[in-house]
Amino acid sequence: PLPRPRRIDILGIATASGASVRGCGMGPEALRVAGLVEALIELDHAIADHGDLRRQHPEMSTNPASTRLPEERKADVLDLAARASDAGLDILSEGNFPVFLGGDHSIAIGTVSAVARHCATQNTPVHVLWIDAHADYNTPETSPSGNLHGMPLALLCGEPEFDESYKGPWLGRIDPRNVTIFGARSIDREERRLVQARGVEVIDMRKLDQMGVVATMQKVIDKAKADGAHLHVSFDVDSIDPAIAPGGGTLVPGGLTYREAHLVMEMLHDSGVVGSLDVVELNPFLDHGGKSATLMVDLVASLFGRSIMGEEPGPMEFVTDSER
Ligand code: 4U7
Ligand code: MN
Ligand code: MN
Ligand code: MN
Repeated sequence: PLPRPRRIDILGIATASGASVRGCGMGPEALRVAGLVEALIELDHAIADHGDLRRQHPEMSTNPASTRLPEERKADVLDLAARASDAGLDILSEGNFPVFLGGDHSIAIGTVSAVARHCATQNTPVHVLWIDAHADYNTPETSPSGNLHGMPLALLCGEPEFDESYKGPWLGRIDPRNVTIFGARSIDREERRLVQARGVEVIDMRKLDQMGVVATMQKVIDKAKADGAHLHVSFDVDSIDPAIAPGGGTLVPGGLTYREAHLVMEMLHDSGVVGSLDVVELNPFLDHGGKSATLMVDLVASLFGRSIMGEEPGPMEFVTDSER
């Protein structure tokens, strides 16, 4: 099959309804201010920016997320997920590469659902690479916080504790055995039992320290290639060490270094298996002068072909799902 470049379509989902700390709703705009579009244009990609989805009742956003009713926040999350799923499906149907900007990590309920719906029409399996300090595999029963940004993977993987009220084109759309969590260092007790029982691959920081990025990432890439899969990358800013990425609401020490994170992105670029991306949990209010936003933009640029020695990075080489 012939590799070919694709257009990159940016869609912001400006929300913090899945989190208890406010501010990551400003994430999409901060990523634009940090030069996301310019960085991708510089790499010769064609860009379409679709702007941001946001909650239906913006007057309520003056309430601190923590004092808003959980039911109201849940309704926001699921409403945005439905809209993100449809918008993402449109982007993918046109053969373009969606880059979803969060927003807290609950947006992945919609974005991954878009990918799953699209890939179902192409008979392509979906693999998910979840780059995160956390596993985001809690259920309403196991969650210590009740925040939906800690639950998207469990919902997507069809954990039975999500009842009727969570139904939508996301429930059970992902096979947990095709999920890799990368960079984890904070997993809740019950959550750990679930990921182990379901066969989710967890490359935690301990494993990364011992085996390094190259060996661990190569496994993820080889598995996706062997399966002819579409690899969706869901990139949480808190995967990066808080010393270089302070702009997150749920920071955990001991994260990815600057070069580890870039190497992940460089390897993903070269693999050609990535078909969609989330950039989530950036909180510009907690960031230090745009430091984390700028780092995230540079990492996205590495994923789309920026390299140290490459004279002409050129467009990322992709194979469309129908050509696999
Ligand atoms: B993020 C947590 F309890 N596990 O469920 C929870 F520690 O999207 C944190 O990865 C979840 O930032 C963090 O609330 C969600 C907590
Ligand atoms: Mn997360
Ligand atoms: Mn996280
Ligand atoms: Mn977080």
